[in-house]
Amino acid sequence: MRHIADIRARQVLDSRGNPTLEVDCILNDRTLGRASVPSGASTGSFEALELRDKDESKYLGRGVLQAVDNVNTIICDRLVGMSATDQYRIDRALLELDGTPNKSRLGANAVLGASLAVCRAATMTAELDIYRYLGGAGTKYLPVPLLNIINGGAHSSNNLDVQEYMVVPAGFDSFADALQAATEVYQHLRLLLEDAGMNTTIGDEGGFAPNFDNDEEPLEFALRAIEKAGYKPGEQIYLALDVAASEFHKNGHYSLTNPADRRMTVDGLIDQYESWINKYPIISLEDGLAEDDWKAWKTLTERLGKRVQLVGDDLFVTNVERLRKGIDENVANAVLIKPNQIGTVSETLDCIKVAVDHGYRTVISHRSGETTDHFIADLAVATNAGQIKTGAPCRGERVAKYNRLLRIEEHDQLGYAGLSTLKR
Ligand code: 2PG
Ligand code: MG
Repeated sequence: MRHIADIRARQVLDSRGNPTLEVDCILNDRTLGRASVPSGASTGSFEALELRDKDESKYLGRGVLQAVDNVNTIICDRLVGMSATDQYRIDRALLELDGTPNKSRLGANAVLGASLAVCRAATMTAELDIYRYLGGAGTKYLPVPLLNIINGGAHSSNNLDVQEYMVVPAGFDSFADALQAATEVYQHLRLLLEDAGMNTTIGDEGGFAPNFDNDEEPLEFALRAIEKAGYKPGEQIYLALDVAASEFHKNGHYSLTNPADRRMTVDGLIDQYESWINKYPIISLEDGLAEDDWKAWKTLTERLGKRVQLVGDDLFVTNVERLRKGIDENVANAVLIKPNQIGTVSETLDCIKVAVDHGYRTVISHRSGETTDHFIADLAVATNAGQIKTGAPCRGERVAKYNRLLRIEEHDQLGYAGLSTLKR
């Protein structure tokens, strides 16, 4: 039995130039499992706590040295000697050590870093890839990627209220073909924007981030890019949105800015989504309403839930209790899965299980602040999630996940989830 000999954390940088944790788990056979922790910008208020030092003289207060110290002392002391392959026991120990409902004592970043590093060390000593280790023989297919080709909201400094405009290449036979098609669309979009005299610098997730005349115009551009690339919209390639509506829900109102400053009612917002769904091949809508606006979410689900996938991100925060509430109240029909919203590998797997048991779809997701760690690519394959969103096909930390999926497909010749997990 391989046991944990040491756990070491350090402060490294994420894709936005902010500090984050990298954690090494060393086993008694000298196996080294290394993992790093991502970080959000449009963070839901019900997420587990990301511990930051708040020392303004260092990294503008964003340092994570306290979290590093928590791993190197409290967490290391507890986990040394434990079996690395016992992920649920490890994570249970981490939960007990922290003892708070939102991991505010040790920090969810410290806890997740340790949980992931142990998981990776265990897979290495078992000589298995993470997706096989977690998924076993039940691993069926590669996920459909949701690629964020236009960035707005908290991920850019442009004027879009909507945070993410994504292309979804579901109508292909393999992941490699799907990724190629989406990447060609991305490159054609660049040319279209250039032709229109628009800026082609990119946002936090690698998508283009110019100003637009209104929040609908990017859909028009995305559609044209699909056609220019020679693909069939609504058959081979679909569109998806992450509105991240909690970001513009202030004092009980939805306050939008593009094309003009205005307040929108819940019905007005849903009408707008409906008109977009009528005009464009939109297959998935994430966080169309705010994280605690349950009543409005119910209306949204009643009105659009049969037509499109409605994904709860800030609403569910990968938290089994919040997801169960959604299931009980018939709210949304899919859940976004971000390991760092909840803080351990086991709780992430538990949340996926609850979703699957109740017919909710699962979309495994990156954060806007990322590293080249590609754990979520393996997680998506292991759990047969069917969908992964991990940014544009651009920037090292985004393509690290897509490239990992290419390697898995080459190695294992798994199927491609395609439309099977998206069609309603
Ligand atoms: C989201 C995520 C990832 P962030 O809202 O879905 O795209 O953004 O990591 O900033 O919360
Ligand atoms: Mg989101």
